[in-house]
Amino acid sequence: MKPLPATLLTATLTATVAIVAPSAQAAVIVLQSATATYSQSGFPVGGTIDADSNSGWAVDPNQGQDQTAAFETQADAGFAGGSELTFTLGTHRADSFHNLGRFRLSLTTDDRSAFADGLATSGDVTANWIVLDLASASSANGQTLTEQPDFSLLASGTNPGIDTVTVTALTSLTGITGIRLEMLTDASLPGGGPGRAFNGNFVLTGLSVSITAVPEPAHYAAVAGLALVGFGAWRRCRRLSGGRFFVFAAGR
Ligand SMILES: [Ca+2]
Ligand SMILES: [Ca+2]
Repeated sequence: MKPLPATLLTATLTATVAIVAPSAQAAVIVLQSATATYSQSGFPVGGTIDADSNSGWAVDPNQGQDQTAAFETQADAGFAGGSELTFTLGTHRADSFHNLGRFRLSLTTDDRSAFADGLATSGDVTANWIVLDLASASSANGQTLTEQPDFSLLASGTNPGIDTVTVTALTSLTGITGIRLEMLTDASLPGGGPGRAFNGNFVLTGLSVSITAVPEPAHYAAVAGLALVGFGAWRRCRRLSGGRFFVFAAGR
């Protein structure tokens, strides 16, 4: 391959570094007190936030009905100027095809004593939840993810053996104390869902969340020069428009 001219190479590197910089500052939001309406025997909801990529949350034999998990954040989360949250949801059991069928994410700022009692079954998942309107979604292994009118995400198409689904959302909330994951039924899913296994089950082996401050266009201009003002404006546009879904991501 012919080497790039030095000037072009410099320009490319500058732009790359500047755009990547915000995610380099991404902070992990540590989750705790995993709680669920129901956990299958041997598959407690706490398996979603442990260090074991094979353990996870499943709901057999209570498929065909909605199931909810709630988690506390270990520390209050959210930047004053707005935040971008990235959720990574892994279904990594090699024997499985137990991907998520339909789910929805929410946030709360309620006191941690008011929700998430840590019970894997019949736990307290009730709080003042604010449903997240996702900005993007992607499947590492080719599932089609489609946003629904209620802001849930419905998977269809390829059902890979394992997958990692990554979704992002913008929020102006600060003091975020908890996260809710609703697993929702849908007529298009096997057994009505909420998972994509033959019997409607799923196994969520990992849930992680990271956060970055939403940068202002002026910040980009100062850091990276005028060429990136457009990028900053795009970010701002995403934040202000709020109610739109920007990326349909089958296998991207
Ligand atoms: Ca796990
Ligand atoms: Ca609690």
